[in-house]
Amino acid sequence: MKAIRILFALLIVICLSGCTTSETNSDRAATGNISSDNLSVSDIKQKVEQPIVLYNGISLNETDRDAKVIDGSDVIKNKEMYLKYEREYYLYSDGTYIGRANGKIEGRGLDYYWQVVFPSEIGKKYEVAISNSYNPYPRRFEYIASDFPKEFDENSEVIREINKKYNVNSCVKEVCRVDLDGNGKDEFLILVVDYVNNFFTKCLVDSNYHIVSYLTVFNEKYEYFDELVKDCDVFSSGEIIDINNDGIMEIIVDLPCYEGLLFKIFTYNNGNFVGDYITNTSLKP
Ligand SMILES: [Ca+2]
Ligand SMILES: [Ca+2]
Repeated sequence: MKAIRILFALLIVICLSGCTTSETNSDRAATGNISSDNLSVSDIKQKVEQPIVLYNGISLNETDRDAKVIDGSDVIKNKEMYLKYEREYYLYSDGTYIGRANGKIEGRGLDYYWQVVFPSEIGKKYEVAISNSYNPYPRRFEYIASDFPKEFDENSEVIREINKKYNVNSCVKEVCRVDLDGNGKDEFLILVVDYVNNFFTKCLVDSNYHIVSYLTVFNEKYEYFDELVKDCDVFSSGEIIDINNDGIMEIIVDLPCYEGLLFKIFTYNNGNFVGDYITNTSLKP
């Protein structure tokens, strides 16, 4: 009798695990929208698990972002994009998960740009929307607004290098400390300003206090420069977030531009940086 009970329990376990696996796989296949031709298992896994990420409603995928989706009429012009982007997302605000909501494609501006909007209450306050369920903030970051590490004081190597390069007299205004690649050593995202010369830069600095990249460089006459610097602070104008579920946190940086929303994505992993060494920005048309 005991043996029969064990056998029965075993059968239930096998059945349950089988059901769960097939459900997960079909879910993934449905969201992945892929053809299996010429693809290895790892290719398929990578394709299927690649999340769709929106930053303030705008796709991080540049090709999709530039695709013609809206043309002023109510007729759906690009069915594939609607199928891909009109879906449920996990929403995040200030690095915290705030809930799920269904996104809808909508036009913005006069040039038929498109974005995804969330008509629900929760959609009014979010910065990042992700199609998949994973932790996009695997490591916490620390924002420092005063008492900076001595490596960023006015006579530090970092500041002297910036001042020499741009012929300015700048100082650090903000520091964000985070271990981007998860190797146990912190990297730094710093905002450096010279109000007299209308200059600011956002730099990525490695754990040995060497500048990896000038992620933003603004240096032109602008009436509301003080306001611009406030708008470009490290906390509110960008994200440090893992956008592809590989455990490495990417840096999304908002750039000052003449109109619309312009941002760039940078990756730093174990000494390897992906992105431009210098990103110049301007508010001129
Ligand atoms: Ca690190
Ligand atoms: Ca990543």
